[in-house]
Amino acid sequence: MAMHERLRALAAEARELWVPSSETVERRSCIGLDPHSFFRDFVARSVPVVLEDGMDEWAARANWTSWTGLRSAVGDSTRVSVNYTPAGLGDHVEHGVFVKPERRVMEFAEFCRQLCEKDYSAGVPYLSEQNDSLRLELPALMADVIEPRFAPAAFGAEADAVNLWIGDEASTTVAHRDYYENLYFMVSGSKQFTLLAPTDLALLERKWVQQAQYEYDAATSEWRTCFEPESPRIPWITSDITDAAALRVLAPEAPAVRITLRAGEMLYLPCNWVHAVQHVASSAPTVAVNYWYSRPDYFISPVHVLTDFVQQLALSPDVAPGGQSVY
Ligand SMILES: O=C(O)CCC(=O)C(=O)O
Repeated sequence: MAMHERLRALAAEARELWVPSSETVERRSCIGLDPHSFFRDFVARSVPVVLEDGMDEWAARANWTSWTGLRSAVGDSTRVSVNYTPAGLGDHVEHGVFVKPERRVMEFAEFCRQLCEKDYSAGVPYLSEQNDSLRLELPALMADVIEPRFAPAAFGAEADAVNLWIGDEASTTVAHRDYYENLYFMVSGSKQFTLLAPTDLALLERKWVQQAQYEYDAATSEWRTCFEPESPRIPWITSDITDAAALRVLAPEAPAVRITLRAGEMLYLPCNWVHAVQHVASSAPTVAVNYWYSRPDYFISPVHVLTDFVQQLALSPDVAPGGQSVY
């Protein structure tokens, strides 16, 4: 059996023994959730879970759910970093090149105006810097959020980053995976998460691609793609995992797990799970905060060793879908 076929068989088996479906993904209350149970039931097994009742004490749940409240919490003249793209696709592969959004720094009031008026004339704005943006750019807002008590003990680490996400349905985060354990909190509005297990990676189309960055030329109203010849090529998933019909053809043994995350809910997304994220349209702001944790080596369980191995195999040329080279 060719390596690709073996990985397909592994993905199917993993689904029987380990990976939940959209219907069986667990929802659990945070009330009384201790670090040991969270670690045992989800972190050690690398299984996503939606946690409820965990944000009841967050001032953000009262203060950030209207445009007026959000603007008064952040401050109209506070400067924030915003990512812009021509069509709302964040980091993604276009014409065989990995393109990153253009980062602009602006007053928060102007960012809110563009979102409220749907003014995308100079690109689609998404406040989505993943550089510890909440702690670094808006430290005063940290008083409105509370890290769950069970998290640092369960992950064996303090959070590496606390990120803020504000956008609307014009923006989409395409399929990718992160090396972080992710606690994703929906403060206002809803988002649709589409997830695939790490063992499904080999079933998806992947490419090693050159990196580039969008640049908008205000004088001509045109977008340019500026190549970064110094940056290394990176592996990136090019399948659209939100397209259920296409996924059924590509990876029949891997139906995606779909979760609608609503205001007040948090998602534990284990590292290496493939995910794509879409906004659910709303007149209220769509705001989320996520905590990223790097797992220390002594927290690695056999399931992590297995999934790391599958990731390495999936990125080697001889296991590309259909036997074609991904390079
Ligand atoms: O909310 C989003 O648009 C993307 C979130 C995400 O990819 C992440 O938290 O890793």
